[in-house]
Order: sequence, then structure tokens, then C-alpha cells
Amino acid sequence: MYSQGLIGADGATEEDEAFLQAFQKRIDAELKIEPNDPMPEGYRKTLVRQMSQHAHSEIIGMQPEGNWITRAPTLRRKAALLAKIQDEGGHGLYLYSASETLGVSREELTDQLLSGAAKYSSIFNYPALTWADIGAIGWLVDGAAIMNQIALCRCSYGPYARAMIRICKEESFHQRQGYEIMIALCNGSDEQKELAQDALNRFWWPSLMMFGPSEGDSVHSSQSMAWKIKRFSNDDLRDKFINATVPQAEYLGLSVPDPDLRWNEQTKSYDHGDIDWEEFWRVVKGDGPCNRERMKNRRRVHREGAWVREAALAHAQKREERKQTSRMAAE
Ligand code: FAQ
Repeated sequence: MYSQGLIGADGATEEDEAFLQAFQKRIDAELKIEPNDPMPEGYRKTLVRQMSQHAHSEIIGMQPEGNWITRAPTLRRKAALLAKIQDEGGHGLYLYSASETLGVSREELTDQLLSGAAKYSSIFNYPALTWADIGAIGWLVDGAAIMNQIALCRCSYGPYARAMIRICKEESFHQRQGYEIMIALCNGSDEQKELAQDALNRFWWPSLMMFGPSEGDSVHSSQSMAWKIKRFSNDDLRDKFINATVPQAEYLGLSVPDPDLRWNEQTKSYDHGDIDWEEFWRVVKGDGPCNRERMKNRRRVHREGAWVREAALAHAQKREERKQTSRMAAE
């Protein structure tokens, strides 16, 4: 696993105490860290791990929805879905570029994904079986992504924080297009409403898992929070998501598939049932419903796209040569 060998979960570095303290002081003063600033190796590696996992998720995340472009029920839905999926590809590209500012190449990151060494979000290993799943993905998956990413807009690393600001604006459109699909289905026939309920049933728990393991098992959280890469614990963000989403489900007239879900007047938050962490780790480790299919597709399109990358490189090289020739002629 790329992270296990490459990245110290404890953020251990060889830098001396004075350097680490000075760095922490900058973080505590809410100063942004920029690519050319000195930074502990653990900080850099933690960011490369998280940002590249995030980029891979955006790219792999195009697959479940891509499966529905040809089957979207109207031209308007098709245009919106195409635009959304294209945005996700764009998010992956901003995030690869932001990762490159940390001294790692896109090729290395891509190799880590294709070799199966790199992780991507567990959620994209679940299938989109019906059109209602496209609504649920926009509503729940993009909704969960926004909840996590709004906090990342305040990440201490400048390029990541700035990429997140734009990404969040686009995700907000994605969430609304998903919710709008759910509204249309829930106002439709009994059969359509059943499809919406079924999609919620299947996507609810995997969406909660997107926030990552609970406190004790979240090995990176305490160091990432000290470095202000993360601003909230996985559980806190999950709770915020549940609190925001349950009223939306009620508005749709759908029931959240958790018999233990209760409003807690004292904490002013919902208590929820147990998450199946065994399922989570199984999916993360490659044994989810669609892991193999997602990776097979990704490897195939990478292979098939080799000529495009070669042609783009050759074109860039020719342009550069032409520029140099005309510069020399002008001198
Ligand atoms: N899936 O110690 P922590 C989207 C791993 S974008 C797989 O808590 P951390 C847009 C974690 O990597 C969705 N693995 O880790 C879209 C670590 O393993 P490692 C992606 C997971 O980093 C919508 C281990 O477990 N968003 O949806 C997951 O502090 C629709 C221990 O965990 C991001 O990537 C998981 N769910 O916190 C696109 C946001 N959770 O690396 C298309 C940025 C944990 O040691 C369609 N990332 N792991 O081998 C983050 O905020 C954090 O990385 C967390 C995990 C919160 C995901």
C-alpha cells in the first residue's frame, strides 16, 4: 500500500525540534504553507497521500455515473450529468496539479493508482443500478464530499485549500442536481418513489463510510488536525452530514434506513446506529462490489489513451521548438 510504506502515520520526521516548533508556530498562526516553504517531510507526505487519494477518487468516481450517460431519461438530465462528470474529471486534474507542487509527478501518482497501491474513496466501489442511484449519488455522495471539503477550504496548505474553494462551488451544483432528481422521483409514481427509497437504502451507509473510520481507528487524524490539514474529526463531519441530510430525506418523504436514528435533544444532534466497519475495510482493501471492475476500466482507458498523451507531448514539443526557432530568427 503506497501509504503504509511511504507515509508515516505519526508524521515522524528527521527535522530537529527547533524546525518543527517554528513550523507549528506558523500553522498555529493560521499562515498558509506554500510550495516553496520549508515543511516537515511528514507534512508533505501526508498531503501527497491525502490529495492524491482525493484526486484518484474524483477520477474513479466518474465511472458509476458514466454508466448512466446513455440512459439518462431526458436530454436535460443527460446534459447536466455530462457536465457533472466532466467537472469531476476537472477536480481530479486540479488535485493532481496541486499534488505536483509537493514534488511528486502525476505519472508516479497514476502508477500508484494503476498498480492498486493507492487508495480511492470506498464509495465508488458500489454500483449505480438504477436512475435513482444517480439522484442518490448527487444528493448523498456529493453532499458528503462537500461537508468534508468545506473544511478543507481552510487547510493549511495553500494550493489544496484554494483548489477546494472552486471544487466546493461545483460540488454544490452537483448536490442540487442529485436532490432535484430525487424530488422529481418522489413526486412521481409509486414505482418511482420506490426506486428513490431503494437508492437511499443502498447509498446511506456507504455515504457515511466516506468520512473514514471512527476516532480510534483514524490513524492520521490527530497529526493532520495538529497541522490543520484536517479541521474536524471524521466522526464530527459524519455527524454534521447526518444532521443536514435527515431533514432533506424527511422533505422527500423517504425513510433513512437506520432504525436507531434518533434526535438527541441534549447534544442537538442525531444519534445513529452502528456502521458496519467490517464492510468498510473489506471495500477499502479491494473486495467491494465493484473494486475489480473499476480498476480494470481505469487500466484499460489508461492504455487506450496512451496515443493521446503521446500526441499531446509531441505537439507541445513541436510548439516549443517552433517558438525557439522564431526567437532565434528574431535575434
Ligand atoms: N475510502 O486515518 P484516516 C468525491 C483510509 S471525493 C477509502 O481517517 P485520513 C467527489 C485512509 O486513507 C471523495 N479509504 O485517514 C465525487 C487511511 O489509509 P492509508 C474523496 C479510506 O486521511 C462525488 C485509513 O483509511 N474525498 O466524492 C476512507 O486522515 C461524486 C485511515 O483513515 C476525499 O478524498 C474511505 N472512505 O482521513 C466524485 C477528501 N476513509 O492512507 C465523483 C480528502 C479513510 O493510511 C462523484 N480526504 N480511508 O492507507 C480526506 O478528507 C481524508 O483523507 C479522509 C480520511 C477523511 C477521507
